[in-house]
Amino acid sequence: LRAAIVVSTPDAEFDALAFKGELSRNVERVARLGYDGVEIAVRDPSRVNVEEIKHVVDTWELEVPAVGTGQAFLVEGLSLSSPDNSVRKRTVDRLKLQVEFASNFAAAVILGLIRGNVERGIKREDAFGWLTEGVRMCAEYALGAGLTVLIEPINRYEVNYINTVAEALELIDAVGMQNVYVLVDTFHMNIEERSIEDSIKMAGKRVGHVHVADSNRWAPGLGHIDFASVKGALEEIGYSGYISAEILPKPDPDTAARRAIQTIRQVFG
Ligand code: LER
Ligand code: MN
Repeated sequence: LRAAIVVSTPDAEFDALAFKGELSRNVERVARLGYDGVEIAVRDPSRVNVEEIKHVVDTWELEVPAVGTGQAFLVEGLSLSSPDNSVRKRTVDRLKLQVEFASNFAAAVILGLIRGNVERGIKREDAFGWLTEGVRMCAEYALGAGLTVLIEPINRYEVNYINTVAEALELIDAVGMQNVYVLVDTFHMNIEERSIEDSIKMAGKRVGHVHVADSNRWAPGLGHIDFASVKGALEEIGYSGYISAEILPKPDPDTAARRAIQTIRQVFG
């Protein structure tokens, strides 16, 4: 399987990124470590230099399997589940910009944190309805660009619903479009799923992308997740996409990134 690692553009920073800031230098480091791809986290695509990013990615002959969007939730409060219609509209508008950005690389667009929370005093079914509508609008826009969108179940300490693969599949069914897939992240799954392997098998062909981090969100191999067993489940469902490391920069960014590719190559081939 191909290996990628998440890096952020200078306008997007969050904790679980081995490489933050200065994109060009980081893309070079990623390429030199032997990764096939680089996953890019962007807060606001209108604030990044797309040509420069394309240039540096091409120079190092890397692919961009996916684009992360969660910063806009953390920094600006954008959310597809907001009871405020104007917030939801701004969120969809931002995600359309993300689709346009992603189309430069034929990358998938991740709907992770930006799905948002069931806010205080709001019923889950109402939030879920707004979310379904918003995801559908993004998916339709992505379909026009020949792209897929990825629903990422995220653990309960970061958002208060769509924490499990089962909930992500419920959402995907409600949206009812063929270009919506699940992004499974081993760090979140270790917290939320009864069995990481069974949930991967339940999602089956709907697994569109994989994030790996160990139980402590350090590089795979530095915690207690059984990655050989995860590999077995992915093999069983015929997954052939990217294994993308989304890890803390610990003990330091270079060691983390080096250890991650080592484990990915060793375990996932
Ligand atoms: C995003 O891919 C993710 O996994 C979240 O935990 C971001 O905070
Ligand atoms: Mn993730």
